Amino acid sequence: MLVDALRTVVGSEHVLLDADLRASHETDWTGRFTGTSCAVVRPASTAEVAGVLAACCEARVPVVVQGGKTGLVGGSVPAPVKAESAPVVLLTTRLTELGQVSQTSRQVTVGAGVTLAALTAHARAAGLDFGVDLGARDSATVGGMVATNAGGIRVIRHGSMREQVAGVEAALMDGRVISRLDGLAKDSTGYDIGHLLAGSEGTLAVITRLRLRLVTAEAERAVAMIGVQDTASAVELLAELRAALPGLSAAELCFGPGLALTATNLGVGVPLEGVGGAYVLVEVAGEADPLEDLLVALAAAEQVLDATVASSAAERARLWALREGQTEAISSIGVPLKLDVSVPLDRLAELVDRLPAVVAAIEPAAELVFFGHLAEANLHINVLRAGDHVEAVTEAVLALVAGLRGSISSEHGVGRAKAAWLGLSRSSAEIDVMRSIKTAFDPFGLLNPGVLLS
Ligand code: FAD
Ligand code: 2HG
Ligand code: ZN
Repeated sequence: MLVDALRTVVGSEHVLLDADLRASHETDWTGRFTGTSCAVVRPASTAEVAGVLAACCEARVPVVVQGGKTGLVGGSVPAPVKAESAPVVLLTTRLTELGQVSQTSRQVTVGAGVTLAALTAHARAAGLDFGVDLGARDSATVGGMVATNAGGIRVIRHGSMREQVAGVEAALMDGRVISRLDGLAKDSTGYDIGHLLAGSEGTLAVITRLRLRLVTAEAERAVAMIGVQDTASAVELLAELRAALPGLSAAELCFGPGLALTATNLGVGVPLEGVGGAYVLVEVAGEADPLEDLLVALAAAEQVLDATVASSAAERARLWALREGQTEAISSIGVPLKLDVSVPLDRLAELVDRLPAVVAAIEPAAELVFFGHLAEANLHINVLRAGDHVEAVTEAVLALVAGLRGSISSEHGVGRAKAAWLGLSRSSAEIDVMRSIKTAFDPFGLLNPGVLLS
């Protein structure tokens, strides 16, 4: 019987069968996606992950892979299925190995269940840093971040998760393990399976360990919130600041409603209230204090209507909280429909301008809150009170994005939330190839069924 096999692999205390113990693993961070599992299993090593997968494969029981459960597209929780076809949830949070940082290669090997915060602290303790950062840093795991090809607030400087991957170890559904953790700087021996797993959303294999690149630590930072006329001005400002500030490490786009909601949620004031139609939070990083360079660049940029420049670490944190706190502030007033999209940078203003009418045409009572990562033209569209029109709003917004030659998922992945709309961003030839790859890794279709490929 499967439960006995799982207990043999991980020990009885790590096979959770009680509904109460399973419950928190069956509903996602947003509260929008909820389903049923038959068991939650917590392996602590690569061999145990492989053993769990082999047992499930043998029993033909599906497996949902779960890391920190901060994903925003419903990919790490089970679907609402009948009890007899409920999957096992495989939890990776006990895979917490933190290897020694190599100063020569500037790489480190870590377990897939290590949180971003733990990895960053580990890299900093060795005098280096990790290139990706995002608001869910205390819970998001590096395995989940590679699986979704997470982006975050420093993509402008260091790229997304895929770019940080120097090697991957992963367990296949049949229990075999593939491992390339030597961190070779050059390797042209055919298909790069590790990079293929970046963005695979747990549909191909379970990532167990990662060899990750580290970056130079830049201790000095300057942060400003800038009021500009509108989104088009924000895009123009970005071009000016990129040219003037080689150390530009973040450029985030905010709007009045999101800032006001977040300020209320945090109990702080709104900086630059009413100054413009859009706001840009910029951060410049360097080994020497970049504040003077930032002030000179802001004084020279004609798009700047007004700006608040942080003069202390506490002020920097307050400005960042107004940007990073938007996700929690939105969740504090309801369960949002989240649509994470990107368009070519020169179409971003058009997207922002057309969005409200597209949503209002379907549900006039819906509340729209959006913000995003300016340099990647990545807009996080949150729709509250969409009522019974969640599907219609999704359809209309994603069609608008596709019409602007954009992507229906910029950095959160496709998950269950957007699997039905994958054809808006990928051709049928691409989807055919993706299905063939899925079959090659997982011939019985047991890993994260319904995620990415509907
Ligand atoms: P989970 O949610 O557990 O899983 C996500 C997906 O990865 C699922 O499909 C799961 O099956 C799969 N998976 C997890 N672990 C593995 C593994 N070891 N092997 C194979 N597949 C696996 N995302 C961004 O890109 N940028 C942001 O700025 C950002 N900010 C956020 C802020 C907040 C407040 C929150 C709540 C989320 C934010 N996110 C952001 C989304 C989220 O943090 C990322 O998607 C993150 O990468 C998910 O990591 P996780 O460990 O929580 O994965
Ligand atoms: C962010 O950039 C995250 O803060 C979350 O990607 C986005 O809540 C969202 O829509
Ligand atoms: Zn984001």
